[in-house]
Amino acid sequence: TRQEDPTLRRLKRVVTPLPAPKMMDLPQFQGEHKESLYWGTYRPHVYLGIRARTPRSLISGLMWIGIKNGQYFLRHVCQDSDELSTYGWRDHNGRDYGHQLIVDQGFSFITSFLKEKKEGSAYGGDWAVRLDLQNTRSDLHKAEDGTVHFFFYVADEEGNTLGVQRQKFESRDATLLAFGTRNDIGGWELHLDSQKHLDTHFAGFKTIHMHNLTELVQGTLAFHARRTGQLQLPDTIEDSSNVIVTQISTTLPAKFDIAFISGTNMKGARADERINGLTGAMLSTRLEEKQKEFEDKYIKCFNLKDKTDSDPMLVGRAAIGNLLGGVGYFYGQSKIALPEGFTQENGDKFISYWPAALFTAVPSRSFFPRGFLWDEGFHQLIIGRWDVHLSMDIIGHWLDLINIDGWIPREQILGAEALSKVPAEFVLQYPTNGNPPTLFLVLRDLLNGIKMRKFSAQETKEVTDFLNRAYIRLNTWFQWFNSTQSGKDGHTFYWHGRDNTTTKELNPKTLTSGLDDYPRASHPNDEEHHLDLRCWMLLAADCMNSIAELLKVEDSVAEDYHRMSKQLSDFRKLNQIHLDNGSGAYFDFGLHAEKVRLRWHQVKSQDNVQKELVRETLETPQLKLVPHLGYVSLFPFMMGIIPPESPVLQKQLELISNRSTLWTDYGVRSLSRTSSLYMKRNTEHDPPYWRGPIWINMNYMILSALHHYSQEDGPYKTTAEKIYGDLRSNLIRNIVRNYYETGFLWEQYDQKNKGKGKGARPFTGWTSLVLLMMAETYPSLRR
Ligand code: 6A9
Repeated sequence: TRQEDPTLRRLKRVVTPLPAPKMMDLPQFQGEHKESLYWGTYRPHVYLGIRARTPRSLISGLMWIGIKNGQYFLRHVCQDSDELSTYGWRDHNGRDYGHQLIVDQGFSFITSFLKEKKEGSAYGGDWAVRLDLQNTRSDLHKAEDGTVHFFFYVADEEGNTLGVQRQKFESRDATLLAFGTRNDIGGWELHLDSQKHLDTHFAGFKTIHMHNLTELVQGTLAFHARRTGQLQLPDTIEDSSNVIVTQISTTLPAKFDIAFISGTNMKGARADERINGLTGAMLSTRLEEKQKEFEDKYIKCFNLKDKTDSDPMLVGRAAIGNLLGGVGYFYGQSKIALPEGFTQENGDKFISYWPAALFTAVPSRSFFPRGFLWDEGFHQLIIGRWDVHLSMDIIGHWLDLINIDGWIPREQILGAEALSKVPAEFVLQYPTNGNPPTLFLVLRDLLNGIKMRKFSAQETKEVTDFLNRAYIRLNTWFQWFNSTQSGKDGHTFYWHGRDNTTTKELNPKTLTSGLDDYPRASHPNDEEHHLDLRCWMLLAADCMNSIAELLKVEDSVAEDYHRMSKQLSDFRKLNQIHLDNGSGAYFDFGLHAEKVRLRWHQVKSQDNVQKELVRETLETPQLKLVPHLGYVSLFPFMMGIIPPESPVLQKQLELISNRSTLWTDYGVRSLSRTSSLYMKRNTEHDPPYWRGPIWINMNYMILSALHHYSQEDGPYKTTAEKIYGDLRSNLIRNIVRNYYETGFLWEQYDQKNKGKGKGARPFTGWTSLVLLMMAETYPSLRR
């Protein structure tokens, strides 16, 4: 690799942070705010895991042994294959309190989390975990003697040596399990307290591979069991152990508390007092208070009094609980793909992004326990209403990931633990790939919050400061889209990077749009115009224009935003490019052939013959509107661009409410039944994803627009109102029913098959928007 190589220079830019003041350096994110968010359940990929918001933290977590068909399995990382009946936070305030229900085969338990700062605590305070175990079946664990085994570990990512001392002090009931010292919090201790006798054992390990803890404990248990016949940790520790695992074995029912206290090496540490406060009766009282507080805030915040009956209420609560309980802190470096044909001297095909922290919600704790850019905008619509400071902290982290070119990697795989959950082919991020700028939906909410005086004076100041600092970052982000995703004609856009050489895909995917296999022009080229991107650009331009107004920016860039938001919302122009007068629907434009199909072909490679699915195009592709009716068609409607009095609006309402196109009893389909690619596989291995099933983020946007048009005067007001009511109750009913039947919220819902949940579960990312549907809270549409 030579210095002067222009490709190399471009690459260096890709991994260069935007040289602007960091969001997270804002005063509002320092001091008490930062300390109050130090410890938390920030390891969403494990059933219960606690860490601090620091790159190399003391981490802790829970494992237990589950039995299936007479075989033992160690539960730790959230895995679909564990087949738990349910798990997830029922309550969680995103800060210092949570209540999770876990139901395994034959028994269930509650994990409660509580954090507090008391006199004597070090930075970030102390915390406690309570485990409350119940029998759910009488034949439980008959294979054995009815004993259940739990494992609670602490591990120091900095590698500091930990001590283990199973000693009961005279002055207190709790047992000291482990202790250590760190720079951030000084001395710390972990204590166990229970009314009932618990059988405890331990093991200590020295390792830096935190993503292998399951294997470590499993291996040790198996090894020891072979030698002694006992399912027990060996009560030994390796030299300089930085991981201590405590095994807690008991019969059901049982209840025990684990208390973590910091600053124990300081004068006036009041350790006994703090342990007592975080265990037993005192902990019970605190948890009850916190639960009440959560309930009250939940009802008030989402306006739920008299809104819905009790079943949906509980589901809404589980939705926000798990969304907040699923917020994670990640630290590491994204891997950025090198251009075709390039490799580093060491053979790597990637270059590393700068080491960065991300505080973010996650779409799914088992399948996708990491940050996704466009998912996050939807998550923040909910979190922003719950706790605006928490939300700004999360958005701030995301905006600090922007590089000098204005790009933000779409999927954030930071650190070894996150990496261990991702198949190799999905790891690399491409600096040419975008993803919808949904964060503008939230920013617009913040702006409106200021305009409508929803915030206190202090909050107004903080939100304004936040937007002020964000402005340059958002501006660069916007310019990235505006320059790299623009189309041939003025003010047109398309998602760049679709594969126009593939012969295997029925319709080349558009992962960047977030709608993956949603059908677009069959033959990608630079003459495409993507309707959804055009609408996202309008949202972004409009929002930038409003921020510029609020901040009183009056330069030429601000004028550009003003002009651009006018141009992109120009109804006539939109219709010229995207409206199909025949059907009254909006479509993408591009080089397209409807007559395509996948056929088996024989391919000879050297000495063997293989069969392969290959695409055949049976007509000459032409530049035209791409007649696939579905979510993309509804974007102008979702964004409120269509004037309320226009017959075009009537047409959209017809398409939405028509059963032979988009309407089902469970929500609006992603793709119309009339589309030639409806429910078609894209390749041999790619089943239909955005080609029929019901997705909740888009349904929420559709519902928002229906709500909007049911408020605006016009000839279609009552029609909009009727459809709004029907769609809202269909969505809520189906999501709630599925939750009660399966124990989970799902990634998608089947448009047939009784609206059954499909894909990843639990999916408490944007499916949690069901709560805002119950609350009838929608993002303000422009206009
Ligand atoms: C696969 C496989 C254990 C796909 O919710 C996250 C994203 C959305 O942003 C996108 O719009 N999901 C949607 O079409 C999931 C993407 C998962 C990609 C990585 C790894 C792991 O299997």
